[in-house]
Amino acid sequence: MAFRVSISTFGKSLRVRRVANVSAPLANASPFLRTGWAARPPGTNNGHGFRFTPACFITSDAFLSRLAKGKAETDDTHYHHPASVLPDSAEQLSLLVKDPDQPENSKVLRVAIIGAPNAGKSTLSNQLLGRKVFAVSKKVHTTRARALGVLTEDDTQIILLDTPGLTTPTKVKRHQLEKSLLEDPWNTVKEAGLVVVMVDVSDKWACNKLDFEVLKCLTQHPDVPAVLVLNKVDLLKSKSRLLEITADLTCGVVNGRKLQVRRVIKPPWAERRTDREARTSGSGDEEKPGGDVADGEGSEALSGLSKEQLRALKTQQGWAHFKDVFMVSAVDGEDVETLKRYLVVGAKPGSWQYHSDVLTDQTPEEICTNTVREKLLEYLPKEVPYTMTQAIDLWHDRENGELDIAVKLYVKKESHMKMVIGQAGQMVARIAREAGDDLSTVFLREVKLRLSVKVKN
Ligand SMILES: Nc1nc2c(ncn2[C@@H]2O[C@H](COP(=O)(O)OP(=O)(O)O)[C@@H](O)[C@H]2O)c(=O)[nH]1
Ligand SMILES: [Mg+2]
Repeated sequence: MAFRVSISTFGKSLRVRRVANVSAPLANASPFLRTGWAARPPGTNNGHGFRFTPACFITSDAFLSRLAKGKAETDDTHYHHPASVLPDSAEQLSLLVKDPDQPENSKVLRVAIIGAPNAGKSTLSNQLLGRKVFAVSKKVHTTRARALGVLTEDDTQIILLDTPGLTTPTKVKRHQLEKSLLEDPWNTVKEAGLVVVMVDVSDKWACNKLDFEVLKCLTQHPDVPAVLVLNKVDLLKSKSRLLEITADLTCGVVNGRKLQVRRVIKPPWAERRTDREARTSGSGDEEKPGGDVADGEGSEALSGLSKEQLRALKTQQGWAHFKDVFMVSAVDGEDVETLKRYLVVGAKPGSWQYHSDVLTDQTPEEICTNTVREKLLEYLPKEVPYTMTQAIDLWHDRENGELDIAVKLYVKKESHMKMVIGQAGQMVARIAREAGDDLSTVFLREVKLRLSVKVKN
């Protein structure tokens, strides 16, 4: 069984239908049907000049008409190999400042990806770029500084601004985070041509209400167009929930048009379970949205919004000015392709900002440190990686093309050292192997990564 989401029109009704056959033809679908969730095999042409992918999105007529003209057609013959990162810092730096290889009719779009920690922002950026340049993990605050990724295709350059999750002064203090985490996302949005707001639909807290920090950001920059990306749809058992989530997070309005979503009337037992879930959830790493208005002065000072505006935002559930809504699984390349086409179509005439060989503005060393940190976060209890530091001892580009890297990991306690090393050194060996493999795909060469651990108070 699969679900197909169909929109007759934003003004009239929004329906969810259960379709028995995942490859059911779309011929009898409403002319306003945007795309079918698994309605067709990936990449199947619908006969109108553009392809359906399994991603499900609700979008504007203007965008669709541009798509229908063929601009955004997926064409496998124009596959671009993603750029890579030069393993030599100086070379990478000179590439970053190299004059862009400006084509005629160049187009550009700066995209700020914002959202609560763990929404999948870095996963989406990596998938869009075609290489894993940003660290990803289940633990919050994996991304600690903003960085950009550059996607260059034909005459279009998309600059992706991956941000740390929007956070508050209280959380920065609590988690001993860098102060820059507070300012970076705000500045990033200011510089963007499009804001992508990511929401994890598998997170019960995030689904009911937009993150307070996100709302503040959007309110402060109302002139920057924003789209909503509902992520991790693969984890949502009841796909019909997506429509309710969309209605909540958009205040029922998308691109100036009213949505009408009929809520599913739940049987009493289902309601009871939802109550129970709400009471018992919310432990561990989660950061609940909305709870930090008492953060007061910090928030106000940073956002430039008045106390009254902040108070009003606290009760605001969604943002009524999203241009479009996408429902994707960022881990799925096909889903993300749809979003990528959308960004390419949305790029405006303008000069490229980077040479087409640039993939990211991170230094090779930063990528290495972040990759190792990602594995530490993945495999160790959070207090260990949160209190660890790293130092690169050796960085050697061999004549045979291999890259030799040695990293020293400094832990705070003897007990942490034992955990990092693991039984018979298995943990540290695994982290080195997996981080080395990831780095090989970024630097496009064999990477030999060695890790050693030391206690340093
Ligand atoms: N199942 C599933 N997991 C996802 C998806 N997108 C991201 N994740 C996972 O969610 C976690 C947080 O992702 P990350 O990109 O680091 O989130 P960020 O903090 O917003 O940058 C990681 O464990 C990802 O593998 C998705 O579409 N489906
Ligand atoms: Mg991230």
